[in-house]
Amino acid sequence: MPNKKPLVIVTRRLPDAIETRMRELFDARLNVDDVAMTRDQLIDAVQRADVIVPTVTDRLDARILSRAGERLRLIANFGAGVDNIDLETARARGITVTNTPGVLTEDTADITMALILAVPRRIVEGSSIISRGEFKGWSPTWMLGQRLTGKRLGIIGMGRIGQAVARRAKAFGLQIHYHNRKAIAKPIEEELEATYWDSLDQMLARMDIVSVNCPHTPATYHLLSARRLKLMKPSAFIVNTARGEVIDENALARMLEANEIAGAGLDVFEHEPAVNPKLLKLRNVVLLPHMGSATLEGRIDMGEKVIINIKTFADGHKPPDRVLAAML
Ligand code: 8YV
Repeated sequence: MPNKKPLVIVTRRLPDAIETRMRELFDARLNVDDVAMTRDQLIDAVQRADVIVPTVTDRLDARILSRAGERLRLIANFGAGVDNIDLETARARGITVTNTPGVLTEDTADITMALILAVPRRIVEGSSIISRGEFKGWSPTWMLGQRLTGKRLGIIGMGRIGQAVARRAKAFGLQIHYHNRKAIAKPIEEELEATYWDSLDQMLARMDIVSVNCPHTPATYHLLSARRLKLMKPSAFIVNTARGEVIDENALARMLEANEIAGAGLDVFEHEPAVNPKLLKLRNVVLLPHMGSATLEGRIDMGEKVIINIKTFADGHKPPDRVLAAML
C-alpha cells in the first residue's frame, strides 16, 4: 500500500466518532446520506479504493470482486459475519479480508436471550393486547406460556456468541446442550454444565428451545432444512440471531403455521430485508429487524476494530482480525 493515506471507501454511515477518526487517519470517503450502494457503485468503489469498508448489506460477490482494481488490498468488513464477501475470490486476487469479532458477542447474546424469553412467555403478544386496548382483566387460564426453568436449550454453534447465550440461559435455569464442529474446551463445558452432541439430528429431537448461533457458510446453508425441522418436538421453540440462510425459512413458516413447531424468535431472515409473508401472519412468532448487535457502544467498538485493522495493515503489519477462507 502506498505511503500516503490510503483511500478508504466506507459504504454506510458509521458513528460520528468513528467517521471523524477515519478522516484523520485515512483518505476516507464517507457515505453521509447512508443510502446503500448499488452494484454499479460497489464496482466503482472496488476499482478506486485501497480499502473498502462494507457492511452486511453490501454483497461483494465474485462478479464484483473480479472487477476490483489493482489498488484494492483490504476489505475491512464492519461486522463479524463475512458471508457478504466472496472469500475465495478475495484470496485469489490477494485481497486481505478482516472482520470485527468479539465486540458484538454480549449484545447479540442479550437479544438472543430476549427472544428466548419473549416467545415462550408471549411477551410481544401480551404487550400488543395492551396497546390495542384489549386487556379486559386477568384470569387464571389466560395468556399462559411455557416455563423456561428446567427446559433444554440446544445451541447450534458454540463460538463466542453461543457461549455467551449459554451463560445467560444457564442463569435462567435452562439445561445447556450444543452442537458444534467440535466440543468446546472441557473447563468451559463444565462451567456451563453443557452437553455436547456431535449429531445435530439427535440433539434437535430432544430440545425444548433451539438457538441458532453459527455463521452462514456453504456448510451451514439450510442446516435446518425441512427434514431437520421435522425432527424437532412440536412443543419446541426456535430462535435465530445468526443468519436467515441457516434455516429453510419457507419450511419453518409452513411448520409454524401448522403448529408443528410451537414458536419462533427471528432477528434475521433468509431474504433480508424481505420477510416471508407467512411469518407476518403468525401469532407464535417474534420478529426483529436484524438488531442483535445494534447498540451504540457495539457500533463504536466495531468501528474501532475496523480502524485498527486498516491502520495495522496500512503500516505493513498483519491485521488482528484477518479472516482466512479456510476458517469457514
Ligand atoms: C451487524 C451482524 O449489524 O456482525 C454481524 O455479523 O450480523 C450484525 O450484527 C452487521 O454485520 C453490520 O455489518
